[in-house]
Amino acid sequence: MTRRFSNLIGGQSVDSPSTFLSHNSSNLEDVIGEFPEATLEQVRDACVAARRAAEAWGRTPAPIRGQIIGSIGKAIEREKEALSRLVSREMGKTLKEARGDVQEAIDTCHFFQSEGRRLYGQTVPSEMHRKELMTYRRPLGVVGIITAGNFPIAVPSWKIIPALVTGNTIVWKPSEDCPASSYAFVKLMEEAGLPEGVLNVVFGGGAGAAGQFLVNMIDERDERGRKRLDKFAFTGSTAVGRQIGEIAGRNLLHPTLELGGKNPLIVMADADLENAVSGALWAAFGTGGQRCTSAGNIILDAPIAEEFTRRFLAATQAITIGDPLKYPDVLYGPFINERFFNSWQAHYDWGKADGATLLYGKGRITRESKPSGFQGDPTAAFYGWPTIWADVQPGMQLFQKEVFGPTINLVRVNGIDEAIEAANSVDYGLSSACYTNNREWAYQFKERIQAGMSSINNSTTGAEAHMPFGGVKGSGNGTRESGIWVIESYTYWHAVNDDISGKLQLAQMDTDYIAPKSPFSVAEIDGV
Ligand code: UN1
Repeated sequence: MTRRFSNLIGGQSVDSPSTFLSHNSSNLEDVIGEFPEATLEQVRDACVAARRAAEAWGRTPAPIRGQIIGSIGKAIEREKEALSRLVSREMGKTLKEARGDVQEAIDTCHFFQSEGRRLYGQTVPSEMHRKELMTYRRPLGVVGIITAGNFPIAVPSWKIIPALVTGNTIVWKPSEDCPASSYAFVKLMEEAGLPEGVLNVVFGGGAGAAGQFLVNMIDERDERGRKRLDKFAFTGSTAVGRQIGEIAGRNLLHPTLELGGKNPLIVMADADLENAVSGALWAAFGTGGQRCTSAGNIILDAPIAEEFTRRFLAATQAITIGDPLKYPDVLYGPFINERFFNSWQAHYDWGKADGATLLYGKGRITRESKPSGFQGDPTAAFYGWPTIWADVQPGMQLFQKEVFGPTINLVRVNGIDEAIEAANSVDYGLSSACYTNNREWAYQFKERIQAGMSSINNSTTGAEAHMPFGGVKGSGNGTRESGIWVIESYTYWHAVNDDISGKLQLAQMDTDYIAPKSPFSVAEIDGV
């Protein structure tokens, strides 16, 4: 019997007239659950429930909100193993990586639990007597959230946890690709004691109608003329991000947009090649390339280009692939689903049209066409060959467009200036990496690379949970998630003047400014 799941609106389980299924990514016959397709009315009801809960939650003392965040962290910690298995089954990443996905949410809870005891404002001296100035962080109100399926626990936690600790209420539309993992996460948050209506969850699949309904709520007002949503946070494609940004712009709402990437990994002539090859292999093929921080272009300094290519090709040929729950040692598993596979496969046409050299890889892994490291039955799911393109140039589509799968381009340059120029010539700027032990080159890279995140002698992936996460150019709108920086996105500054003088004191006018005396000349002392 397939288990049926419900939306969660105002603390109630709410079913929808139509449903969609979530599958095991590694075995499409294994159905994990049946999920509702939330209707427009249900999405609106969720916004109403969140609005109703906003006043009391916003006024709950921040340390108490922080304590609930701490309890969420403990609940996830207790269920870490089971939740990681579910993520691995539903998303298709390895258990080791799924544990990392879950750990990132635990780390986020630990960080923000104590942030509930800070959320500092300032006391500021006034220019007048008997008057005090101070600043407070205030919650924005109701936050709409849409997240992607590749990190079903970590990435939602980057939004939900800081939004909650700062006193906002939420309507979340999780990815249709991993709804069961999201549901489990929600249940652990509920267990921690969140009041009804503080976190509302609406599911939607297929054409993503529920997501579109939620985005459209940015444009809607309630019967009292109030906005339905005060904030929107989205992780996903640049195309959808632009659409959200446009709607948000005309409503004077500042969204958080974490979008695509085409991340460069530079290997300089002096690099430790063994370290660079293992970092590049992980950046390109870890999670089957389905991270927004995965490497897209490996930029090789001419003197090591051939040797690196030889070693990287050999390492790629040795990659193991398969169902990660059956074969725990595989580097990567299947695509999340057919949709991800199809959009990845299209890049083979770009490569041909671009005239790049296909060094390794043959599209979908089948019984007849599989790399030697493949384990199990390739027809149970959608698996892709690790794919390497050589002779790729900055103008090519392959170089410019995000692929989101196990594909990497090799690009040859001469020296650090050309390397940085190539790295900066994509329209994205999320993550980046440079392998070198030359302090000057590392410094040049750090100072001139156009990216929100950079690693020196490490892969493009693996941002830690308390550093600012986000990009420049097409990778977002400049907002940052995680650490202290994300707090700006979920609060506004409230400047308060408290006048106890008992009379009207006018700023800039009724102030005791002291006039300077007649000018003093040093030259007079010197007698010149
Ligand atoms: C993503 O792919 O959207 O830095 C997030 C990393 C992970 C998060 C990736 N900590 O690779």
